[in-house]
Amino acid sequence: MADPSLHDVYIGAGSNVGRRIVHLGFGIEGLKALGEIAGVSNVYETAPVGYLDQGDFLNLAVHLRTPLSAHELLGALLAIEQRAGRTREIRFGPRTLDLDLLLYDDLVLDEPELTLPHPRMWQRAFVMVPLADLNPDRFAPTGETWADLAARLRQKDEVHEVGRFW
Ligand code: PH2
Ligand code: MG
Ligand code: MG
Repeated sequence: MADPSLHDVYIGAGSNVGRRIVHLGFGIEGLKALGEIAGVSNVYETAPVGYLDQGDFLNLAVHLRTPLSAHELLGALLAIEQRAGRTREIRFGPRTLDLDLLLYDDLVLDEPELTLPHPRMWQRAFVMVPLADLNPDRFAPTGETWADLAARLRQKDEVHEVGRFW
């Protein structure tokens, strides 16, 4: 059974600069130090959303069980991004490694540095398609399962399965 002292967390990862798959691997190695990895999705190649003048992303999602608080975890994710050479120039712009905290147990937070669930996750195929690999039967606030929501979002956004690497 899952250890009740651990928090159930989903993280979205993305890269669209340099050796994208290497950056994602670096991210997963970093996450291993923060708890137990309960699952890693397939890797998907996705067209950029929000800021269009940039290369395609590789995206995946990770299910992590961690003893860290949400704020401790957020700090740890930013530290991994920095070690991957992340710079912040353009909002929604190119990045070596992006690690987004999507869900932390059932916590709802609206703070300047952290909003949970992640405010845009339910609209984005590049988030929901990987998430649906991990837990297809869970329900989204739209009333659809993650799998049904992912299938619907996939009709408007380009998402191609690359394969399973972890
Ligand atoms: N991340 C963004 C903005 N746009 N588009 C895709 N396809 N994948 C991303 O991970 C992504 C994006 C901001 O973090
Ligand atoms: Mg992001
Ligand atoms: Mg981010």
